[in-house]
Amino acid sequence: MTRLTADLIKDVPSHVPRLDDELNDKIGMDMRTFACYAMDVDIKDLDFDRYTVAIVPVTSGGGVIGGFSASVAAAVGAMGMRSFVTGACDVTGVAEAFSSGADIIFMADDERFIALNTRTRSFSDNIWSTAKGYVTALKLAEGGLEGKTVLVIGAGRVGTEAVKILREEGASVEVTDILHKRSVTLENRFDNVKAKKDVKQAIKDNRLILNASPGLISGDLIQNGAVISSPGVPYAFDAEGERKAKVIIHDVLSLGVAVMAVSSVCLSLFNIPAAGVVAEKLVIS
Ligand code: PYL
Repeated sequence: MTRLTADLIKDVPSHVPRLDDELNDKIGMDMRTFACYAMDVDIKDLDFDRYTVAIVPVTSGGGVIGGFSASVAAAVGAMGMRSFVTGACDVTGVAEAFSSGADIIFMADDERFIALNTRTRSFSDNIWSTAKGYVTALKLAEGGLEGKTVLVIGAGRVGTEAVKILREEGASVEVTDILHKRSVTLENRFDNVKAKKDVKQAIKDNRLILNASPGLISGDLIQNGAVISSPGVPYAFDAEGERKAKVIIHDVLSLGVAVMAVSSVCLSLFNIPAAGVVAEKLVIS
Protein backbone atom coordinates (compact mmCIF):
# COMPACT_ATOMS: atom_id res chain seq x y z
CA MET A 1 0.00 0.00 0.00
CA THR A 2 1.38 3.42 -0.91
CA ARG A 3 2.44 5.44 2.10
CA LEU A 4 0.62 8.76 1.82
CA THR A 5 2.53 12.02 1.76
CA ALA A 6 1.55 15.54 2.78
CA ASP A 7 1.51 16.44 -0.91
CA LEU A 8 -0.86 13.59 -1.87
CA ILE A 9 -3.39 14.61 0.77
CA LYS A 10 -2.99 18.38 0.78
CA ASP A 11 -6.33 18.92 -0.98
CA VAL A 12 -8.41 16.47 1.07
CA PRO A 13 -9.90 18.93 3.61
CA SER A 14 -10.94 21.38 0.88
CA HIS A 15 -12.20 18.52 -1.32
CA VAL A 16 -14.37 16.90 1.38
CA PRO A 17 -17.30 19.34 0.95
CA ARG A 18 -17.50 18.39 -2.76
CA LEU A 19 -17.36 14.65 -2.11
CA ASP A 20 -21.09 14.28 -1.49
CA ASP A 21 -21.97 15.89 -4.83
CA GLU A 22 -19.32 13.88 -6.68
CA LEU A 23 -20.51 10.63 -5.12
CA ASN A 24 -24.14 11.51 -5.81
CA ASP A 25 -23.29 12.08 -9.48
CA LYS A 26 -21.42 8.78 -9.76
CA ILE A 27 -23.38 6.36 -7.56
CA GLY A 28 -26.50 8.25 -6.53
CA MET A 29 -25.87 8.73 -2.82
CA ASP A 30 -23.87 10.96 -0.47
CA MET A 31 -20.92 9.73 1.56
CA ARG A 32 -22.69 8.86 4.81
CA THR A 33 -25.57 7.14 3.00
CA PHE A 34 -22.99 5.25 0.96
CA ALA A 35 -20.97 4.18 4.01
CA CYS A 36 -24.13 2.88 5.71
CA TYR A 37 -25.14 1.08 2.51
CA ALA A 38 -21.68 -0.53 2.29
CA MET A 39 -22.04 -1.77 5.86
CA ASP A 40 -25.67 -2.81 5.40
CA VAL A 41 -26.74 -0.41 8.16
CA ASP A 42 -30.01 1.50 8.03
CA ILE A 43 -28.91 5.15 8.14
CA LYS A 44 -31.95 5.92 10.30
CA ASP A 45 -30.42 3.72 13.05
CA LEU A 46 -27.20 5.72 13.22
CA ASP A 47 -27.19 9.11 14.98
CA PHE A 48 -23.90 10.37 13.60
CA ASP A 49 -23.89 13.45 15.83
CA ARG A 50 -24.00 11.19 18.88
CA TYR A 51 -20.41 10.11 18.28
CA THR A 52 -17.23 11.90 19.32
CA VAL A 53 -14.26 10.85 17.25
CA ALA A 54 -10.63 11.53 18.18
CA ILE A 55 -7.81 11.26 15.67
CA VAL A 56 -4.43 10.63 17.28
CA PRO A 57 -1.27 11.47 15.29
CA VAL A 58 1.29 8.67 15.55
CA THR A 59 5.01 9.39 15.29
CA SER A 60 6.30 5.81 14.81
CA GLY A 61 7.95 4.59 11.60
CA GLY A 62 7.97 7.30 8.94
CA GLY A 63 6.46 9.73 11.44
CA VAL A 64 3.47 12.02 11.31
CA ILE A 65 2.23 12.84 7.79
CA GLY A 66 1.45 16.54 7.51
CA GLY A 67 -2.31 16.94 7.17
CA PHE A 68 -3.18 13.27 7.63
CA SER A 69 -5.00 13.61 10.96
CA ALA A 70 -6.72 16.82 9.82
CA SER A 71 -7.85 15.06 6.63
CA VAL A 72 -9.32 12.15 8.59
CA ALA A 73 -11.02 14.62 10.95
CA ALA A 74 -12.50 16.49 7.97
CA ALA A 75 -13.86 13.29 6.40
CA VAL A 76 -15.39 12.06 9.67
CA GLY A 77 -16.77 15.53 10.45
CA ALA A 78 -18.44 15.62 7.03
CA MET A 79 -20.30 12.45 8.05
CA GLY A 80 -21.87 14.41 10.92
CA MET A 81 -19.74 12.99 13.75
CA ARG A 82 -17.97 15.33 16.16
CA SER A 83 -14.28 14.95 15.33
CA PHE A 84 -11.07 16.44 16.68
CA VAL A 85 -7.33 15.85 16.42
CA THR A 86 -5.66 15.33 19.79
CA GLY A 87 -3.05 17.90 20.79
CA ALA A 88 -0.60 15.16 21.72
CA CYS A 89 0.67 12.21 19.68
CA ASP A 90 1.01 8.51 20.44
CA VAL A 91 0.21 7.24 23.95
CA THR A 92 -0.32 10.71 25.36
CA GLY A 93 -2.74 11.39 22.51
CA VAL A 94 -4.65 8.17 23.22
CA ALA A 95 -4.90 9.17 26.90
CA GLU A 96 -6.18 12.58 25.81
CA ALA A 97 -8.75 10.96 23.53
CA PHE A 98 -10.02 8.70 26.34
CA SER A 99 -10.08 11.60 28.83
CA SER A 100 -12.12 13.60 26.32
CA GLY A 101 -14.69 10.81 26.23
CA ALA A 102 -14.07 9.89 22.60
CA ASP A 103 -16.29 7.05 21.41
CA ILE A 104 -14.05 6.23 18.46
CA ILE A 105 -10.29 6.70 18.16
CA PHE A 106 -8.65 6.76 14.71
CA MET A 107 -4.90 6.16 14.62
CA ALA A 108 -2.41 4.95 12.03
CA ASP A 109 1.15 3.72 12.08
CA ASP A 110 2.94 2.56 8.94
CA GLU A 111 1.39 -0.89 9.11
CA ARG A 112 -2.21 -0.33 10.15
CA PHE A 113 -4.85 2.37 10.25
CA ILE A 114 -7.70 1.54 12.61
CA ALA A 115 -10.79 3.09 14.16
CA LEU A 116 -11.14 1.76 17.70
CA ASN A 117 -14.55 1.81 19.39
CA THR A 118 -13.87 2.56 23.05
CA ARG A 119 -17.32 1.32 24.10
CA THR A 120 -17.46 -2.09 22.39
CA ARG A 121 -13.78 -3.14 22.21
CA SER A 122 -14.19 -3.42 18.44
CA PHE A 123 -12.15 -1.77 15.74
CA SER A 124 -12.37 -1.34 11.99
CA ASP A 125 -9.42 -1.48 9.66
CA ASN A 126 -8.64 0.79 6.71
CA ILE A 127 -7.52 -2.01 4.39
CA TRP A 128 -10.80 -3.93 4.61
CA SER A 129 -12.93 -0.78 4.77
CA THR A 130 -11.28 0.64 1.66
CA ALA A 131 -11.75 -2.62 -0.25
CA LYS A 132 -15.37 -2.89 0.93
CA GLY A 133 -16.05 0.71 0.01
CA TYR A 134 -14.61 0.55 -3.49
CA VAL A 135 -16.21 -2.81 -4.32
CA THR A 136 -19.55 -1.41 -3.14
CA ALA A 137 -19.03 1.72 -5.25
CA LEU A 138 -18.26 -0.46 -8.30
CA LYS A 139 -21.40 -2.52 -7.64
CA LEU A 140 -23.55 0.62 -7.41
CA ALA A 141 -22.01 2.22 -10.50
CA GLU A 142 -22.49 -1.01 -12.49
CA GLY A 143 -25.89 -1.91 -11.09
CA GLY A 144 -24.73 -5.18 -9.57
CA LEU A 145 -21.76 -7.56 -9.98
CA GLU A 146 -23.44 -10.99 -9.76
CA GLY A 147 -22.18 -13.21 -12.61
CA LYS A 148 -19.92 -10.50 -14.01
CA THR A 149 -16.13 -10.49 -14.36
CA VAL A 150 -14.09 -7.82 -12.59
CA LEU A 151 -10.39 -7.15 -13.06
CA VAL A 152 -8.48 -6.32 -9.89
CA ILE A 153 -5.23 -4.48 -10.62
CA GLY A 154 -2.81 -4.93 -7.72
CA ALA A 155 -2.67 -8.03 -5.51
CA GLY A 156 -1.51 -6.19 -2.40
CA ARG A 157 -3.48 -5.94 0.84
CA VAL A 158 -6.38 -3.85 -0.53
CA GLY A 159 -6.48 -5.83 -3.79
CA THR A 160 -6.54 -9.12 -1.88
CA GLU A 161 -9.45 -7.97 0.32
CA ALA A 162 -11.21 -6.69 -2.79
CA VAL A 163 -10.88 -10.12 -4.44
CA LYS A 164 -12.54 -11.74 -1.40
CA ILE A 165 -15.37 -9.21 -1.32
CA LEU A 166 -15.95 -9.36 -5.08
CA ARG A 167 -16.36 -13.13 -4.79
CA GLU A 168 -18.90 -12.60 -2.01
CA GLU A 169 -20.78 -10.38 -4.47
CA GLY A 170 -20.91 -13.27 -6.95
CA ALA A 171 -18.40 -11.83 -9.38
CA SER A 172 -15.69 -13.79 -11.20
CA VAL A 173 -12.34 -12.13 -10.65
CA GLU A 174 -9.28 -11.66 -12.81
CA VAL A 175 -6.27 -10.33 -10.95
CA THR A 176 -3.12 -8.83 -12.38
CA ASP A 177 -0.01 -7.48 -10.70
CA ILE A 178 3.46 -6.54 -11.89
CA LEU A 179 4.62 -9.25 -9.47
CA HIS A 180 2.74 -12.09 -11.19
CA LYS A 181 3.37 -14.51 -8.37
CA ARG A 182 1.15 -12.42 -6.12
CA SER A 183 -1.72 -12.92 -8.57
CA VAL A 184 -0.98 -16.66 -8.77
CA THR A 185 -1.14 -16.85 -4.99
CA LEU A 186 -4.70 -15.51 -5.09
CA GLU A 187 -5.64 -17.81 -8.00
CA ASN A 188 -4.43 -20.78 -5.98
CA ARG A 189 -6.21 -19.59 -2.83
CA PHE A 190 -9.69 -18.85 -4.21
CA ASP A 191 -12.13 -20.35 -6.73
CA ASN A 192 -13.28 -18.07 -9.55
CA VAL A 193 -10.03 -16.11 -9.50
CA LYS A 194 -7.77 -16.07 -12.56
CA ALA A 195 -4.24 -14.64 -12.53
CA LYS A 196 -3.40 -12.57 -15.61
CA LYS A 197 0.31 -12.12 -16.32
CA ASP A 198 -0.02 -9.51 -19.06
CA VAL A 199 -1.19 -6.43 -17.12
CA LYS A 200 -1.87 -4.29 -20.20
CA GLN A 201 -3.82 -7.00 -22.00
CA ALA A 202 -5.86 -7.68 -18.86
CA ILE A 203 -6.86 -4.01 -18.68
CA LYS A 204 -7.76 -3.97 -22.40
CA ASP A 205 -9.90 -7.10 -21.92
CA ASN A 206 -11.98 -5.84 -19.00
CA ARG A 207 -14.80 -3.31 -18.79
CA LEU A 208 -15.17 -3.60 -14.97
CA ILE A 209 -12.01 -2.65 -13.08
CA LEU A 210 -11.03 -2.27 -9.45
CA ASN A 211 -7.64 -0.58 -9.41
CA ALA A 212 -5.76 -1.15 -6.14
CA SER A 213 -2.29 -0.37 -7.52
CA PRO A 214 -0.05 2.69 -7.32
CA GLY A 215 0.70 2.57 -11.05
CA LEU A 216 -0.41 5.02 -13.75
CA ILE A 217 -2.81 3.50 -16.30
CA SER A 218 -2.58 4.76 -19.87
CA GLY A 219 -5.92 5.73 -21.38
CA ASP A 220 -5.27 3.74 -24.56
CA LEU A 221 -5.76 0.58 -22.48
CA ILE A 222 -9.18 1.60 -21.16
CA GLN A 223 -12.32 0.28 -22.84
CA ASN A 224 -15.00 2.74 -23.91
CA GLY A 225 -17.68 2.63 -21.24
CA ALA A 226 -15.39 1.11 -18.60
CA VAL A 227 -16.64 1.28 -15.01
CA ILE A 228 -13.65 1.84 -12.73
CA SER A 229 -13.40 1.94 -8.95
CA SER A 230 -9.93 3.07 -7.97
CA PRO A 231 -8.61 3.28 -4.40
CA GLY A 232 -5.09 3.23 -5.85
CA VAL A 233 -2.91 6.17 -4.85
CA PRO A 234 -1.72 8.26 -6.65
CA TYR A 235 -4.62 8.84 -9.07
CA ALA A 236 -3.94 6.60 -12.05
CA PHE A 237 -5.84 7.99 -15.05
CA ASP A 238 -5.09 10.42 -17.86
CA ALA A 239 -7.51 12.55 -19.92
CA GLU A 240 -8.03 9.76 -22.49
CA GLY A 241 -8.94 7.27 -19.76
CA GLU A 242 -11.37 9.76 -18.21
CA ARG A 243 -12.98 10.39 -21.61
CA LYS A 244 -13.39 6.69 -22.41
CA ALA A 245 -14.55 5.46 -18.99
CA LYS A 246 -18.23 5.68 -18.12
CA VAL A 247 -17.22 6.44 -14.52
CA ILE A 248 -14.05 6.51 -12.41
CA ILE A 249 -14.52 6.50 -8.64
CA HIS A 250 -11.47 7.67 -6.71
CA ASP A 251 -10.44 9.66 -3.72
CA VAL A 252 -7.26 9.64 -1.68
CA LEU A 253 -8.60 8.80 1.78
CA SER A 254 -12.16 9.86 2.59
CA LEU A 255 -14.19 6.96 1.18
CA GLY A 256 -12.23 4.36 3.17
CA VAL A 257 -12.41 6.56 6.27
CA ALA A 258 -16.19 6.91 5.90
CA VAL A 259 -16.64 3.13 5.79
CA MET A 260 -14.25 2.77 8.76
CA ALA A 261 -16.34 5.25 10.75
CA VAL A 262 -19.59 3.33 10.19
CA SER A 263 -18.04 -0.11 10.62
CA SER A 264 -16.36 0.94 13.90
CA VAL A 265 -19.82 1.78 15.22
CA CYS A 266 -21.77 -1.22 13.98
CA LEU A 267 -19.46 -4.20 14.41
CA SER A 268 -19.00 -5.94 17.73
CA LEU A 269 -15.78 -7.71 16.99
CA PHE A 270 -13.69 -6.94 13.97
CA ASN A 271 -10.14 -7.88 13.16
CA ILE A 272 -8.69 -7.79 9.70
CA PRO A 273 -10.34 -10.62 7.74
CA ALA A 274 -6.87 -11.99 7.05
CA ALA A 275 -6.96 -13.02 10.69
CA GLY A 276 -9.88 -15.21 9.73
CA VAL A 277 -12.18 -13.43 12.15
CA VAL A 278 -15.47 -12.79 10.42
CA ALA A 279 -17.11 -9.59 11.56
CA GLU A 280 -20.17 -10.24 13.66
CA LYS A 281 -23.00 -7.80 13.26
CA LEU A 282 -24.15 -5.94 16.30
CA VAL A 283 -27.00 -3.56 16.79
CA ILE A 284 -25.59 -0.02 16.65
CA SER A 285 -23.93 0.74 19.96
C1 PYL B 1 -3.80 4.82 5.64
C2 PYL B 1 -3.13 5.18 4.37
C3 PYL B 1 -3.91 4.88 3.11
C4 PYL B 1 -2.85 4.62 2.13
N1 PYL B 1 -1.70 4.41 2.74
C5 PYL B 1 -1.82 4.43 4.15
C6 PYL B 1 -0.67 5.18 4.81
O1 PYL B 1 -0.15 6.15 4.30
N2 PYL B 1 -0.34 4.71 6.03
C7 PYL B 1 0.64 5.39 6.88
C8 PYL B 1 -0.13 6.43 7.70
C9 PYL B 1 0.81 7.04 8.73
C10 PYL B 1 0.12 8.16 9.51
C11 PYL B 1 1.04 8.83 10.53
C12 PYL B 1 0.29 9.96 11.22
O2 PYL B 1 0.28 11.09 10.65
O3 PYL B 1 -0.30 9.68 12.28
N3 PYL B 1 1.53 7.83 11.52
